[in-house]
Amino acid sequence: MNDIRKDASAVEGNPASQDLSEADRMAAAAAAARPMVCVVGLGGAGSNIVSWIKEKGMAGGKLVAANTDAVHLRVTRADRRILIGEKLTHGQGAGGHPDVGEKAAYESLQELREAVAGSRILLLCAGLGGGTGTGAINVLAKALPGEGILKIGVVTLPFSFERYRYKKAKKGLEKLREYCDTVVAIDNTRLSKVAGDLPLEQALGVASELVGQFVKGITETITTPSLINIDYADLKAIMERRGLAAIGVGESSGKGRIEKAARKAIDSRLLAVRDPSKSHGALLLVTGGGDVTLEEVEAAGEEIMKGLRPGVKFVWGARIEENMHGRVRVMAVLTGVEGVFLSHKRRRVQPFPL
Ligand SMILES: Nc1nc2c(ncn2[C@@H]2O[C@H](COP(=O)(O)OP(=O)(O)OP(=O)(O)O)[C@@H](O)[C@H]2O)c(=O)[nH]1
Ligand SMILES: [Mg+2]
Repeated sequence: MNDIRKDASAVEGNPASQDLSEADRMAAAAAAARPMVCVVGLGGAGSNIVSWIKEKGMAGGKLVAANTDAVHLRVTRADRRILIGEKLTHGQGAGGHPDVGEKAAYESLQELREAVAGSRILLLCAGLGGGTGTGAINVLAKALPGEGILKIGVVTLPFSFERYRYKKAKKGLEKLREYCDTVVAIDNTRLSKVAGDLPLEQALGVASELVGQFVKGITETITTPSLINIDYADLKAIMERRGLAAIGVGESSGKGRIEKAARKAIDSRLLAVRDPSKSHGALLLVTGGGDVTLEEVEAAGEEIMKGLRPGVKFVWGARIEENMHGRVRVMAVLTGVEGVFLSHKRRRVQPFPL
């Protein structure tokens, strides 16, 4: 701020320079007002999500990947890669043990802290049910200060055929809800129902892409000028201490595309929740090509609001992506929901209406 004032006084009497210095001042103020967003992927799934985002390119925000698995980390793409718990695991992974993932994160906590320093919004990503991601995400969420930092967990829950991982995922999720402001949980089983009957590798790819799209979308809507921006205060109002959140995604094109996409987003919620109408808040992200209109964004908002109680907190953002021409994508996040995933194991794997 001092530097900006100095610049302004140095060019007094020169209108052209004054304009320029005002533009500079605005740019500096806008940059300072934009919170730094950091995305941290932990374990194999978390690292794959970060790699997906890095490959697509993300405007604004920092991408960090941390893993105990040196071989996997080597092929991970990120702005910063951290091999955690090297002394403990010798770069060989946590073998499905969250307590090993936890210890590994403590061993490298200083480095993890440094990597995220200065961020005001943290998006912590992992696939729950394994060792590294489940253990390390909790250590990081717990160790970082709560004041002035919004901590959002974005996690996947195991596929139904990974039954042996449910217990670990359940424990991990329960802890994470305490340490994060909001945990957006995606049940891989429901996701695979939406995506169709895919071989495992492709199903994992779909899961990574979906989480990646959400994380990239939210980061860019905050950090770069968008059709409709989301700011720190907006996100805080929806996400601060909200517990569990469910997300739904819908994409459509042609006539009535926005209504169709919004309905799909509502109907294909990727986490079974007890009563969506009782959510505390909703966040809507609309992405479209240059042809998307503000009226469409508004229509999507109205469609989502239909199912919620009046007066519920609602925040929306919209972005243009040139490769989306003719199509629209709606992502709806309901915060403060009660999940049935963990308490009703059987129901969790049932098909759900689309
Ligand atoms: N979205 C997504 N989910 C994945 C992927 N790979 C695995 N998962 C899910 O995440 C869970 C945890 O797997 P990993 O992330 O590989 O485990 P990890 O955290 O590396 O743990 P360890 O390998 O035991 O150290 C699995 O049970 C899957 O449900 C992926 O590429 N993308
Ligand atoms: Mg692993």
